[in-house]
Amino acid sequence: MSLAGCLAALGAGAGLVNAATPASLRVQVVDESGLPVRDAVVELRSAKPPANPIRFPWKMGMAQKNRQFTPGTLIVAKGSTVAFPNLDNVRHSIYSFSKPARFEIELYGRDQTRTHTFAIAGSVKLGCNIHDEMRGYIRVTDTPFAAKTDHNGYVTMSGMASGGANLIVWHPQLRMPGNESASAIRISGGAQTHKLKVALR
Ligand SMILES: [Cu+2]
Repeated sequence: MSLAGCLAALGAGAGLVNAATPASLRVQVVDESGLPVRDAVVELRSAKPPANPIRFPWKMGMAQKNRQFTPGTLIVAKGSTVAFPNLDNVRHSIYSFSKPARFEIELYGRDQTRTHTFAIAGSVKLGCNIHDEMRGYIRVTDTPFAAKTDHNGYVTMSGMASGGANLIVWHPQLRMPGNESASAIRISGGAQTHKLKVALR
């Protein structure tokens, strides 16, 4: 994984370092002109693997609706089974040539659902054989600290352990190998804020 030269940490360590204060991390992802980047995946990885099975509060599902994958980007824990309900009147298929999950699901129609289990961490790009413009992205992650930026480019995470960690940003248009960039950060007790500048295609 390459270190992002374009990655700038702004303010670090607002507030007092106190063992009683749970660690929290707020990250804003912006593009080269400083505009917020939405639907970027931000992951925090520490050397210690997570103790418990990873559970995210959102549904492990991606619908096909109005000839689009919805949501267009979905974060799932490694090993998750994702449901792909077709809510359109037309039939859709699903294919992926991405290394962590090469698969194909044949055409299926309205109100039918297919599933796929994502066993390997990484990024998976989905398409439909009938509708070339349909794109969906599954980010399969092995850390519980993963979230998608909101329309202002922000994610907030809390409850991570103190110490060194890797902050990773992924976006389908990010101009880096694997469409992701990584930087080393240090988590301390209390609230931290980072601003990450990325170059998009
Ligand atoms: Cu389709």
